[in-house]
Amino acid sequence: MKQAVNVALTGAAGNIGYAIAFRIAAGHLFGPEQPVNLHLIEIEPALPVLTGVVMELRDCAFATLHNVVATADPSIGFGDADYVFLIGSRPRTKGMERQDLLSANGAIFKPTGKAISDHANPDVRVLVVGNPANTNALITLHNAPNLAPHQISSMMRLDHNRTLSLLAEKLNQHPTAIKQVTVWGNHSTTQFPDLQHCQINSQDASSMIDQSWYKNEFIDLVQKRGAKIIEARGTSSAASAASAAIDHMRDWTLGSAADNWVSMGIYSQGMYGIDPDLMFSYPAVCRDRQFTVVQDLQLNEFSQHMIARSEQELIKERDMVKDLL
Ligand code: NAX
Repeated sequence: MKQAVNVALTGAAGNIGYAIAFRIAAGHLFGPEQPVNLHLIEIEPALPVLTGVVMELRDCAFATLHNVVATADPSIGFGDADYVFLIGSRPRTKGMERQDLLSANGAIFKPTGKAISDHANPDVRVLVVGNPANTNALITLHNAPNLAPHQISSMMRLDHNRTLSLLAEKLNQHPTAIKQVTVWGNHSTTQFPDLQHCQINSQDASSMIDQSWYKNEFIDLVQKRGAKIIEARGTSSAASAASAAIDHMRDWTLGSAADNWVSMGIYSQGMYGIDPDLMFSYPAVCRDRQFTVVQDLQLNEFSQHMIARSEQELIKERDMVKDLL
């Protein structure tokens, strides 16, 4: 067996934490040959619940799980971490404005950035899941002097996977038949699921997709899928979010499919004319723990308009947290 890698996750006793910890421990992130040490990070009041999660993890007797650490101390939790999932965040409560939510989460992600910078493996990879994920990732990066932009990403993979699944359902296909879709922008209702370059069974899909349905129904369906799940379950997506986080980190580490791309929140340095210094979702390919934005896709007027809308929202979010950057 190889040497164990250290995987840290915040919000480990929450809904997504509970779903993802077992899948990572079972080897679904790096495969059956790669042992993992889990560093489970929570706030003090959630530590008793976390103790129960640790007992359950041990009781699974997973072949790939080595050590488990449960802690509220970031220096221990992020200590020598090779991979970090930032899931824990303040949920939006009744009467809370977006500005309040951004500030409350900023207060979490600013010290988190510093702690990762101070204590993690210098070559760590960090995935931000906790909402507002893109702006939380920007705050983390700005407060982590030892972290380079290629080491951090925000999660858009759930939106990407939803695009695949909802299109597949409509066209009576399997999601794996669908390639080259992108969800651009923010993980919010301004996100833009783009089918302009979509291929189905290796064929250009434009003649298979009713443009009026796409513009008037499909985009909305993807943007509001999370709300539909809350309506049905009474709580937000957890297993699908955990699965998307694993997809994201696995592809980033082991490489994405050769004939396809994925959607990832990436630090903008002006690619596709997007304002620099935003975490923006782009189409990307991954190899050897690096991602590269897919270059030179032609974007029609409709796509440009939708992408600009999401960009404007992210600029506003950044303005609201400028004192944390
Ligand atoms: P829960 O409220 O069930 O769990 C959050 C956990 O985080 C709690 O156990 C809490 O104690 C912990 N926590 C809070 N502050 C912390 C800190 N400073 N350090 C460590 N732990 C801390 O939420 P859950 O359903 O698990 O969702 C977690 C986050 O993911 C939310 O912000 C949610 O909005 C976001 N999501 C993001 C998605 C994405 O695609 N980017 C999709 C799914 C999900 O909605």
